[in-house]
Amino acid sequence: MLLTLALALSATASATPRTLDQIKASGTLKLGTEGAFPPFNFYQGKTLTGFEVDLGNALGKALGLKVEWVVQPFDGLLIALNQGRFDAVVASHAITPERQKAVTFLNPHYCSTVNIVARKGGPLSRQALAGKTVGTQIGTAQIPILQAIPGIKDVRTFPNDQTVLSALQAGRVDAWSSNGPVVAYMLKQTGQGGKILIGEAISRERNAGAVAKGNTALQGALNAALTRVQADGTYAKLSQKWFGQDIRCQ
Ligand code: LYS
Repeated sequence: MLLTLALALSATASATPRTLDQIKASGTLKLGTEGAFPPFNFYQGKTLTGFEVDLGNALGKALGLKVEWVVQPFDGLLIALNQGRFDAVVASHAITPERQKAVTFLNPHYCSTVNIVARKGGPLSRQALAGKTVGTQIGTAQIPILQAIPGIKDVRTFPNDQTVLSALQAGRVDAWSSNGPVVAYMLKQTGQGGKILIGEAISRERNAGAVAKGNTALQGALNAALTRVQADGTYAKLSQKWFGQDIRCQ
């Protein structure tokens, strides 16, 4: 009976997003991410790293907080955020009207395109996708955009971009769609540049972190921290380190 009560209480506690005051009192900011989206958030060996990991750590530092990362698959991140598993998510979410109904977005921390990618000779434009199969990650903003392409044969979803790239290499899909900087990084890492090409952009995204729906005090603090690191040169340094250019939204 007591055990049941304790379990119920801990379930309730973990189901409530923390307020800014609670986070400050604890001294630790919990950030959620995917850990499979290089070079934004990924593992190098056992170490979680990437532009968004560096940036998240810088935001914590600007607020005088330690940062603890919670890593889980992309498609469950926004639900986990609203359940209070972590205080904010930093995982390359495009700001979309649908997601805005579910969570409270921060100001965007970068802008990027989503592109069509194919093996040399394969479909590299919207038009060329007629009758073709495209693979993309489950839970992403590009799925409805791909589905709306006239004549497209099939939009297949995969757990992450690594599995889509493998499917493309093996010819199980004709094309792949993901954020341009991610594709560029992965092709370079796997030595596929030249064999696999980056084609047309099908969307332009404003990518942002988010807090649980309505957690506006935390949103304000994180936005202020982002403005600060973008003004003091921290952001520019990190962007140069990972991309060789400044990827902030203009
Ligand atoms: N930026 C896209 C989106 O918001 C893709 C993110 C994928 C992260 N692994 O859906």
